[in-house]
Amino acid sequence: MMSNSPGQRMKIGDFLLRRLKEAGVRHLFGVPGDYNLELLQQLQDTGALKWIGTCSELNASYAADGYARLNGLGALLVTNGVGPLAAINGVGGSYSEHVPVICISGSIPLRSIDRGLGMHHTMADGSFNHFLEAYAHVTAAQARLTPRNAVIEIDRLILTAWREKLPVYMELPSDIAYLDIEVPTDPLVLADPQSDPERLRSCIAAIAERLSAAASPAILVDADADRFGVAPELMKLGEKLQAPVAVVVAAKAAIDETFAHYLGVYNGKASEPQVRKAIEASDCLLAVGYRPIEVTTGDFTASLPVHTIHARGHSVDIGDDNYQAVTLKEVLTGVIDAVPRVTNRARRQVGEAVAAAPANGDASAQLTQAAYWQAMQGYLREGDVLFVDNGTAFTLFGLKFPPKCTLVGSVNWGSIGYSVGALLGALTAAPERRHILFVGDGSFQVSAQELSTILRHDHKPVIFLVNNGGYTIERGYLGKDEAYNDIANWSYADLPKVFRRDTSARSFVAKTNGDLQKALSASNDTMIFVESIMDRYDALAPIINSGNKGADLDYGPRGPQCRDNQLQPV
Ligand SMILES: Cc1ncc(C[n+]2csc(CCOP(=O)(O)OP(=O)(O)O)c2C)c(N)n1
Ligand SMILES: [Mg+2]
Repeated sequence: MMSNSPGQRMKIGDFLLRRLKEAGVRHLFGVPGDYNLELLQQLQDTGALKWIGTCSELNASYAADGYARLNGLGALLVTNGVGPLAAINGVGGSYSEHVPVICISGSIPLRSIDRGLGMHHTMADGSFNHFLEAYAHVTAAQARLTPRNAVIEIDRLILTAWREKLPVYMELPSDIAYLDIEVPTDPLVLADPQSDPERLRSCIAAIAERLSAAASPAILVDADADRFGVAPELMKLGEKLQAPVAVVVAAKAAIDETFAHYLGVYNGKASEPQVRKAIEASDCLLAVGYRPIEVTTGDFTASLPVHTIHARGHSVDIGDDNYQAVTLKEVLTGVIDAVPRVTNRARRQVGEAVAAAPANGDASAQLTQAAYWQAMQGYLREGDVLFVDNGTAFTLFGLKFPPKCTLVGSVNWGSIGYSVGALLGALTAAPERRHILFVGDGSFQVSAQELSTILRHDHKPVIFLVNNGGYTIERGYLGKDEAYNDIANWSYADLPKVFRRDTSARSFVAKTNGDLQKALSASNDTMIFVESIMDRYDALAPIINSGNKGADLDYGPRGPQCRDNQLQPV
């Protein structure tokens, strides 16, 4: 890429947009500002990308993340200081969740830095590096572009994001976007560096030998399997070895749940017994991208076999050996070829899925969480993109997904409101799929304005919002009846009309089973917005239990949760 190929002259801004496009980024999210308008003008004049203006930079960062989940790479454009700091929570989430997002800040002119001129959107303290330094903590690479480094840095940052599956941060000073520099004519090629041949060979041989000799091999998948795009390889391997494949909750839906060797969700002691046994008693477990936290390990009760092989994006641990310069896809492809096909392994018993039944009970009965989620199980269909925010919406993790579904969530980072911005991004990346959002009233209130952008672009998602008067999941931690867990009671179902006067969205308010059934039978040719009214104490036992346990961990034995101030399972 930075080859000796003949160059051409191009404006720095145009070159940046060209590189983004070559990397597969077709849309840019963000908010205009004086320090980035010049790049927006270049975008407008060249038509290189489509601009999707958002209501806030935080939502832009969520949208770029949601876009990257489906597209492989996403980008946002913000304006100096105020923009990057508004977006940093979302970019931090991309870092935590391993999502490649390019955050571009149109920044103060190089002229001002050279001359030490104080400018607006800065701390007015003579330092111009605050935001680069802040982003050093939440990105894999950062740079301020100059006419000298632009070609190298633009390519380095885009490639780093894509290869590491992590966000990067770039400052484009506003007075250089229109300057001509010499740039390569060759397109940017997104590719991993080739593995070291000897390391790759030895690594494949070591894994294949162990898996072939094992009586009960198994595979455990975390989110990186999705980010590095190796789910098909893992299923092939599971099939060839007749080995069960389990996921941790952060990787729910990464493996097709209708796959014959799909085992279920492994979550330590909280797992189904057959899942726990297959993973913990495996004599050769291959774990992919495993990053344990309390939520994915049944509160640290996970216990992987001592000799677990840990494969990551670019390295593998096998016993005492650590293999560097090996890429996950090449490793897995090699292992699939190297292991013999197994045809006679005793089939493991796979847990029964929740029955796909319609909401039960009397049509006039008040809607409960139990009936709601049973109805949702029946509503899901092949190929859906599902979004889950924090809260009782986590009940979605307990449903069985039809084939080819994608789940967009944020299990590690868990910032409320993420799902609404991510929905905009994913709709932009893959408008042909059906997108379904599961969100609580509290989470929705954080990023509700972005519903207007979704309506503005004529998207047709299904939005299931639970109105339970506040932060129910938090009541299971602390403050069952405290006012700090209450929120204002919006007229949610009216919002499509508020955000777009001529909307064709179908809005429903469901108070009973019958109301919900009516909403579920609406066709998907326009946005469907379903506000379901539920009791503020209503949550399924696993949700409440996780809050109760979380409180013990968070506050310790002398914490305030001991004062009978906690929602408890009934
Ligand atoms: C940015 C951010 N602030 C605060 C929290 C803490 N938090 C986690 S869940 C939650 C409440 C969610 O309430 P809601 O969306 O209404 O869900 P439900 O009532 O169904 O549990 C809050 C405030 C968070 N996760 N992220
Ligand atoms: Mg709520």
